[in-house]
Amino acid sequence: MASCRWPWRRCCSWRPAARSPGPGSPGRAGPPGPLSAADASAQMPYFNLVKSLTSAFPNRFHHSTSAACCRSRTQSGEQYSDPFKLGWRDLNGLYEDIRKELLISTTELKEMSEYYFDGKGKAFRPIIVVLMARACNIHHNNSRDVQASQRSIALIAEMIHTASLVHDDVIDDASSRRGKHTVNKIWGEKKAVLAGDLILSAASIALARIGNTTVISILTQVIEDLVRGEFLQLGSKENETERFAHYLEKTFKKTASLIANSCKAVSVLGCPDPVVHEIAYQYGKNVGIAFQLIDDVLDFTSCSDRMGKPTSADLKLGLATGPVLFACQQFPEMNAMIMRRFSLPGDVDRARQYVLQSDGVQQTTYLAQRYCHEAIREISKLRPSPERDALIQLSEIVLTRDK
Ligand code: GRG
Repeated sequence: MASCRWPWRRCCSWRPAARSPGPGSPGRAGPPGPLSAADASAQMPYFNLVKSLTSAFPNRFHHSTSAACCRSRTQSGEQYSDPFKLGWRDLNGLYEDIRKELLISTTELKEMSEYYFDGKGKAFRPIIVVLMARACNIHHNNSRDVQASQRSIALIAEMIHTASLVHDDVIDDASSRRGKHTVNKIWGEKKAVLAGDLILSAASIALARIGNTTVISILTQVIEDLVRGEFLQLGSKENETERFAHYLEKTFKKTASLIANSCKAVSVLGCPDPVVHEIAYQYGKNVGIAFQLIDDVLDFTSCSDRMGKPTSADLKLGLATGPVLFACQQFPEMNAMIMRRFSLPGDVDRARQYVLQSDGVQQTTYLAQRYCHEAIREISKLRPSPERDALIQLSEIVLTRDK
């Protein structure tokens, strides 16, 4: 067992991650106190966060079969239904409203850009956004309403997400998503790139219409992060520790930044207190990272029918995600495969077998649980409300989801 190779596994005291002092700065979410040599060499913020999240478990990550560690008692005392129902109260007509934003005269371009706004996605991001908006508004002045501008952020988040899916499918040459053919397979790559651009431009127009420059800069940061995250995914690191930091940075940029910054944007619109903005951001960041870690687990454990897209897709794309990186600690012979991005015949199948024989899936799930725990710790700082409790419940759903 190679558990000693990663410095944070040897540390012995649990300390919660420190507050990030700057707005929009996930980079400073490391543990408090003086930096050790290992800390100093690992400037990557996400790496520091993982260290702080996992340092209580010196040898192996423990894991439970359920998400019990994140199951929180609700404190608002008010009755509420499940988080999705609560969120949908503010999202009626979400897809119709998005289609109105995509006012395009050309029939084909219209058909392509509306293709994914068919109600088949989970709408996970808009749900979090409206729940966060209400939780912040209630925290600030007990206001029960979602502002029109806050609801617009939910639409914009879903549009940015969808544009990135369309582009991602071109880059990956993907054939299916959400149980149907991808835009690139139906209309071809060139048109798919343009459809993604068009959705992104419609999102930008809707963002500009809100007219708040702080919110505009928060959400444009997401677009930069998405592109940088995708770029990070194209590269690999030889050193094992760097590899994990690289993976977590990619995870933040590709998935968590959108959720973190959308949460922050609605908090800015609803409440002037920077402390609340940071809580919203940290909640979104931690839930977002957990969401992607579970996505990476599902690529090994779920079936393609359930996912609506092929599984083992990451290995086929040459990507070493959490389960592989953990498995490689137990089976160092995987190193060579990771470095050549599973490009030799038989690599994908062999790597998959190694992962399934290792505890990579459990370790990644456990890591996701720790991020959810951190998200709950953050959101619990807000005044109790049904929406705050729904956000706590959502973090649990992230861990237990199977698609
Ligand atoms: C055009 C803004 C833009 C970016 C270009 C291609 C690219 C840079 C970024 C790709 C980002 C990406 C697609 C990340 C994957 C995130 C992820 C886990 C998607 C799956 O989300 P779900 O499960 O999907 O919520 P549904 O289908 O439910 O919406």
